Amino acid sequence: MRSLREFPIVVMVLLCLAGLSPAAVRYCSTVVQIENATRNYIPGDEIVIAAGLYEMEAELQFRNGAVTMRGETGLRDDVILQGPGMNVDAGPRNIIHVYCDDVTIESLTVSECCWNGIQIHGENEPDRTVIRNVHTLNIGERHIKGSKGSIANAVHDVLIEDCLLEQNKVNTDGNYIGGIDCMVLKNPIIRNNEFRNIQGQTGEGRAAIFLWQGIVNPTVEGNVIYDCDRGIAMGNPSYTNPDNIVGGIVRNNFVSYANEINLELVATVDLKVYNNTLYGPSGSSYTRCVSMESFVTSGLELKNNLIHGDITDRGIPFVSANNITGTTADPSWFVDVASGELHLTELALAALDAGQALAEVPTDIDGGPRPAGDLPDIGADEYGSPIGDANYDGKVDGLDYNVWSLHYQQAGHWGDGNFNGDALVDGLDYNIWSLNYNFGTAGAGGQPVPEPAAALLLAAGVCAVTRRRRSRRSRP
Ligand SMILES: [Ca+2]
Ligand SMILES: [Ca+2]
Ligand SMILES: [Ca+2]
Ligand SMILES: [Ca+2]
Repeated sequence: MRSLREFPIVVMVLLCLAGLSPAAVRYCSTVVQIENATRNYIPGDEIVIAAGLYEMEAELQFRNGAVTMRGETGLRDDVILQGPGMNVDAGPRNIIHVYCDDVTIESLTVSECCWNGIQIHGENEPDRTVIRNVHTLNIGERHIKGSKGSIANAVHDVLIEDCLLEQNKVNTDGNYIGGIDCMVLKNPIIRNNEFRNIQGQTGEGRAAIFLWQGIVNPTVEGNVIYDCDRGIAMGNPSYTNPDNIVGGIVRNNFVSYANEINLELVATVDLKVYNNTLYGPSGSSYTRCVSMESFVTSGLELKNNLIHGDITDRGIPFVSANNITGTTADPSWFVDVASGELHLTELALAALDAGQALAEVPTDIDGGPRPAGDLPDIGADEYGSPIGDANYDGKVDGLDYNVWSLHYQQAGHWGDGNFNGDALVDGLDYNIWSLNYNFGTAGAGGQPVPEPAAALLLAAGVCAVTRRRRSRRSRP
């Protein structure tokens, strides 16, 4: 009988014979280690990168199968994979290539290269790429590229979420530049990302989110796009086959200050565009806030969209319901139009409870439930949802409490902690906040509101209310 000590060796031998090895964590703190780990990893491995700035010397290529590459700290700006510059025509011109299934890239920054930040090679049919909590900065062509393989063999289940794609320097190499540009995807999800200032040399860059050619059942939701040349493009006039965009939904997105078009819809089949807020200031961004092209388009529905600007439909038929267009949406309806902060204020009366109930939109851009009140609001934000979220981050936590306490006993708006719409930030608002405490946080469902603070503040709030009533009564 074999001893127990021999057992692990036997397992290892069997795994090796079967072509399998146990997954390993490959810890990297130098460029060479990152390159070697990417080249030599075994399916199931994790590549963990220490905080630091890494000046890349070669393009990273994932070819071996399932792997996760992530920054060690979880903070995406702690690990920076940096090329020679977005305007420098020198290698590495791309930072990361994905050729195989099940690659996850998480919690790191990809920056400063003249072609693509991350390329998903559709010609190799790599399924289930996940790009999460990644910052892409100053990328010369596409921040995330999905190149075209065969439409019959689409890339399945790409997920891009919680990323920041931005540009903070001028591109000097024309307008061939954009955010996410992908083809031949089936069931892609692009959600809760932020895009800032992705612009070509003369303001004619591609969209922040650009899907076309063989896109089936896309979900584009909860994204904030600000000051990019184009916002969301579902298709492009250069490709008008009926397999361009088939099915899918675009919901709960904020898009503002696009130079040309906030939302472009070309040759889509059965696409739903629900509850988006699109703000086009004067210029072509206003007159083409939504721009449609191609009579291949069919089954297009626009509902509950809050649009400051026009829909240029070019005679293309579409179902329209409960949209607000033109100049009806006043800047005062929004928290801060100039910075792309398009959450509603209490002044957006014509948008509040003016939408129609849609089963496809059970939440808003903050993850708050819809409807709040009797009916859904028009646009991506449901005003007052989630309850108690003063800073609009979708979580009800101590940060909102801080906002409330800073404005305690002052006049204020929702963003000041006045959650019940009366004249004052006070204990009643604290009660509302505390009832929804932990919504959207990791502690949801478990953590009670901190008791001592709650008790003290409740007492303070009640006392304050009582005092005010008394003082009112005591007035002559
Ligand atoms: Ca409502
Ligand atoms: Ca909301
Ligand atoms: Ca919050
Ligand atoms: Ca109040």
